[in-house]
Amino acid sequence: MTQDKQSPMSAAEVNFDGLVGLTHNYAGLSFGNVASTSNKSQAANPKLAALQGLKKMKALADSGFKQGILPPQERPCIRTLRQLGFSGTDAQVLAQAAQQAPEILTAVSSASSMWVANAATVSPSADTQDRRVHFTVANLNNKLHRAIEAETTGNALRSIFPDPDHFAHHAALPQQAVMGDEGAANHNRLCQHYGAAGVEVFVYGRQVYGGRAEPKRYPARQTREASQAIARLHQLDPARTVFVQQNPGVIDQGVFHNDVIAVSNGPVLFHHQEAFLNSSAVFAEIHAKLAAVGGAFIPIEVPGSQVSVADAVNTYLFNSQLLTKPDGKMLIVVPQEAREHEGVWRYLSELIQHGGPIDEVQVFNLRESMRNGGGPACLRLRVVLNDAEIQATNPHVMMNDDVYRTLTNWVETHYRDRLSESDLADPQLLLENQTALDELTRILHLGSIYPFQR
Ligand code: SUG
Repeated sequence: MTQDKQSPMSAAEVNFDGLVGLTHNYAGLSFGNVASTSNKSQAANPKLAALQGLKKMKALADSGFKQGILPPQERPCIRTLRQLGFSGTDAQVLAQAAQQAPEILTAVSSASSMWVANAATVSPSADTQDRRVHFTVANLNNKLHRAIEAETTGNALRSIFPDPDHFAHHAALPQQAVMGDEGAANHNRLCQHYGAAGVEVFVYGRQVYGGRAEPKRYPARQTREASQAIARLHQLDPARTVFVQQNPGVIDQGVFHNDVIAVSNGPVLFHHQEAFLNSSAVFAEIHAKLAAVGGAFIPIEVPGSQVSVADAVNTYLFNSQLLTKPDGKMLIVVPQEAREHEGVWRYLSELIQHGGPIDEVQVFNLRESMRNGGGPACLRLRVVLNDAEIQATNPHVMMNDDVYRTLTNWVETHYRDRLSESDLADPQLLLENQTALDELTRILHLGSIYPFQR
């Protein structure tokens, strides 16, 4: 279990994984995300995708890591289609959208909420002034199919973390490009122990006001202005907060979120040499700010000569999970693609043998999600919780043998094993979604979080 022993307050990191939704498909919706655009229009297997995700959650729970579940969303999102002027019965709304605006129908049908690293930014209570855990829902402003996630994400988070004495929930930032925010995928926390005060590192793609460096080819989804707003909302101490710009050159090579090129855990920042702008100044700042709270900083930098940016994007080496084991050493969780790449696997094999903090690797087949650009780290939202906060969390969303069995049966019952873009207008698919999600809210004790339930 990822438990602190020596920290002032005992706390654990809980990984909440997004359950893949029933409409998982390949629509090529994410310009700048190489996997998404290159797999456009292939047939997907939603059932397999959901089972692959559940297997990862169960395996990590079985290894003693605290593992939670976040629900998928109602798709196609009829509410958005009605907002856009389609009317009549739900079936008529779908038929009109399919005929008049097929691109809109694919956008409102994406199962993209599975990538919960983009659901919200989370600051543990050890970092915040009012000693509550703060959540800001991501507005995901850069992509229509993702921007519509925010409302239901907020409902789900408030349902899972209901107690205002422990949890502070902030709505998504204004839906406008200046405030583009992609959540925890662009946020790292460095600390000596989970329960100790940490240094929160916000990684942005561009600075709207007064910034200079910007990517030329692909969009920078996160702005410095949004990151700063979240730091204010979360009542973070500027003495323990760092803002760093992502290297625009790597965004242009397909690093659409920082978690495609860097991952942190405890004092470790595992990252590619080209991940950040002005790395040395920023690392000196992190080092000094961590030292001020008694922590050491352990950057593990992967040189381009060993792993190129293109290899990082293709294998998702850095979209890994770093998990602290009871002996204090770390496990790295990587996707199958990293195992299959000779150079990347050689690097990983050396990494776990050379006596550093990471001494074990586990490989998971997450192919269905990976083909949309979503690796192990995209599928999880980290929430550091102390004992009282864990007690205040909805216990029914925690993975165990029973929940795994129930959810596996639920997937087997409700999910299709083949889905293409042309299926999205099928009114039966919408009904299948609503029936399954209604049942899921009962299994996970979530209450009425979906538009069709309200
Ligand atoms: O936002 N893909 C997601 C992948 C998100 C990965 N998350 C992190 N890196 N944390 C995105 O680009 C593709 C959907 C499609 O094309 O059908 C998509 O939305």
